[in-house]
Amino acid sequence: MGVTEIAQDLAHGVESRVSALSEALFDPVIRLGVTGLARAGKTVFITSLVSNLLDRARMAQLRAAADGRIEAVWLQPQPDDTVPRFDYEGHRAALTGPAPHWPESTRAVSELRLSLRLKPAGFLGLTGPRKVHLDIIDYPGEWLLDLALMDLSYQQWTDGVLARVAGRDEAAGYRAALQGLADTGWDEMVARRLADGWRDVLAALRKAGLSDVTPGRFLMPGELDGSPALTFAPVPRPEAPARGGLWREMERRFDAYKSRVVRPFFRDHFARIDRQVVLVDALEAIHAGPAALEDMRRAMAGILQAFRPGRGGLLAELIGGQKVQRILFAATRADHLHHAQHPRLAAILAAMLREARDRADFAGAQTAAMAIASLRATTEVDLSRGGETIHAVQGILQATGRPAAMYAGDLPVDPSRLLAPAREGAGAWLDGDYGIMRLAPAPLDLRPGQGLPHIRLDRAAEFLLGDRL
Ligand SMILES: Nc1nc2c(ncn2[C@@H]2O[C@H](COP(=O)(O)OP(=O)(O)OP(=O)(O)O)[C@@H](O)[C@H]2O)c(=O)[nH]1
Ligand SMILES: [Mg+2]
Repeated sequence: MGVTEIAQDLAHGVESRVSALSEALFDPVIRLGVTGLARAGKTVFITSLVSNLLDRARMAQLRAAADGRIEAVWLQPQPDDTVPRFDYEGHRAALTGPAPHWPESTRAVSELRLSLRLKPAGFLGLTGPRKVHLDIIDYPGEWLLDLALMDLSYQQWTDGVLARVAGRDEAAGYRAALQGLADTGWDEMVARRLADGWRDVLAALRKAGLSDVTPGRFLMPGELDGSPALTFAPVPRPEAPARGGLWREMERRFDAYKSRVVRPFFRDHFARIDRQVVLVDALEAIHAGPAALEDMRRAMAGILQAFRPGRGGLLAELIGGQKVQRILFAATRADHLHHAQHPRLAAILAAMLREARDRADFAGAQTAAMAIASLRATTEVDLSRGGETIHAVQGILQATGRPAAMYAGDLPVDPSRLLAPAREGAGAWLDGDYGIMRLAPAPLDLRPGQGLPHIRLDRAAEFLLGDRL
């Protein structure tokens, strides 16, 4: 089963979707997907976006808000009954309480609907107020990496991923477990052990800052944790796989993973998205070193595959012309840098994605790259050191709960100063160190009408939604 079949699936799905569409005929719906690798900042982004759409005093760059065209915004029950609701209230309470803390990590898809009432669009004002629904969908970027799996057989996938971890210590234990494996009758315990072993490999790679290894659901299982479709692992093909043996069953489960897990996600969620934010914690990768930055580049390229016309585009054609129209790549946690460095961070992100973007040609989708902070946790300070002024930031350290000034390092103006050594497999940065520390959210004193403090979230919203408001 490949991408074409997903597309057929979608064609059959059209009928059932027509009724959903006609219900919304008068009220247009914008479906905004928010994704990124684990800890990229999806939950904080959505919480802050919703907060700042509800209370728009900090949204000067969102034109509809600045022009007063947004009359009212409210939360609504979402249209999809089977998708968990994004816990906006809980996440916001975590960030704004007396002891502010970051929201818990999330492991599955969730969704939230906001409705906006807008001033009439026609310049004579004849049309009356309009309503627009904004459905925001939070899903792990790891799941997009699985699209690449759809065109692979179990054997091809196995050969690919094992080659990718061939030289890595993280996989030594798993390689040992593969030795002396017999292709005799199926044993659930053996399968479980191998699946757990492979998950440990992925977790260890992830800890080392690497994420470009599948299956994407192993670390982000959602509600499927422990199910047979997630109990498989790469096992090299024996000469003549036995019927009912280990290898054949692994192959069957791999196919089940594709048809029962990957395919429904693309059909039910991904294919219906028309605006997309991809959040990237580039600062953290730079801090972790060249190997992590190169891996992040590869993972982002993998994620972008999902938006390619030959793939996303084919899907899009069959669901009635709906396709991702705008994609924003946002480098998060820009509040760790003085604003003078923000353009450099955005340039690094843009350069990192350029090759993938050139290759992908998003078939008319507009793309942009920005440096943002969904929740600003710092203030800027100038430090003088040896007669020199250093533009730094100040925030509360997560570890100690105490305020500290920090300077993340001087990002190069030319992104290739980082990207070239990363690609060439350098062990460390030549030009210096890039430090980044975990900051706690700062206690807030919100005035009526104000959403959470941010950096450039209003610009991000303008790019993503502005033309529809
Ligand atoms: N300083 C700062 N830190 C942020 C910001 N956004 C996210 N972070 C940090 O990044 C961490 C992860 O943010 P989340 O929004 O939970 O990320 P996520 O992508 O939802 O993570 P998972 O649900 O685990 O996949 C937070 O706990 C913060 O430490 C921001 O705007 N500023
Ligand atoms: Mg989350």
